[in-house]
Amino acid sequence: ASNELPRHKAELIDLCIRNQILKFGSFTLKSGRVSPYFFNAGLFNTARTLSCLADAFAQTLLQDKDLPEFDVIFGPAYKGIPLATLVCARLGALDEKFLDVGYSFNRKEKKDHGEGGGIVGVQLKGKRVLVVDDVITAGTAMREATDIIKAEGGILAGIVVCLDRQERTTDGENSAIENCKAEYNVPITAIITLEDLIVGVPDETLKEQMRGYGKQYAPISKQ
Ligand code: OMP
Repeated sequence: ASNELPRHKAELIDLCIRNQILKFGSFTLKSGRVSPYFFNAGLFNTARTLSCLADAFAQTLLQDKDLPEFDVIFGPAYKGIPLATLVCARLGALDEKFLDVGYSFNRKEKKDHGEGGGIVGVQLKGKRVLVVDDVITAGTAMREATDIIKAEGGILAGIVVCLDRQERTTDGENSAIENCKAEYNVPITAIITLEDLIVGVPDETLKEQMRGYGKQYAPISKQ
């Protein structure tokens, strides 16, 4: 990837291309949009790829001047689950002040036997919660996550995702991230954005396709 990007971004983009975590072609997204690229965080499935991802999350969070205080890292099921565990463990290893931070995730299906409850890991009631997730496109997944935190009595402290696709919501003019910022008034960060991908991907044709797609679904203010 290009050296115009900070090292942790460039290294992550290179790794994603090498491991086909970032793929090119024609993909129908959850929103129904057809995208020339797709980011599959489920393919961070080896020690090598997870370790690079943990570095990138830690760099992003520790360099963030707006990093909020948080008690729990919440990863929405399913793809957020390994991410929350990974980030929790890595932050604790890097700085003692994170050693008592917990992690948790939601169950997708109801459980009425055993310990019951919809949350596995640290319970969210009264806790300041940092959400960690894979991708934000139109913001539907993020809304589900914040609804769970609210229903569990947690206090949303911030959001960090691997990739911000920088698209507008399906029913509005603003980007999903802008909407979340306005609605929740908490810091939201991404390790990489579509703009970073366009810089970091070496192939000119792919860059052009991503630029075109990005323009088509950009927030109205950026068109
Ligand atoms: P929104 O709910 O529209 O923000 O889409 C985010 C979700 O879409 C992610 O949590 C993924 O499940 C999925 N997704 C990807 O994993 N990678 C992509 O590049 C794009 C999507 C997507 O469908 O928009």
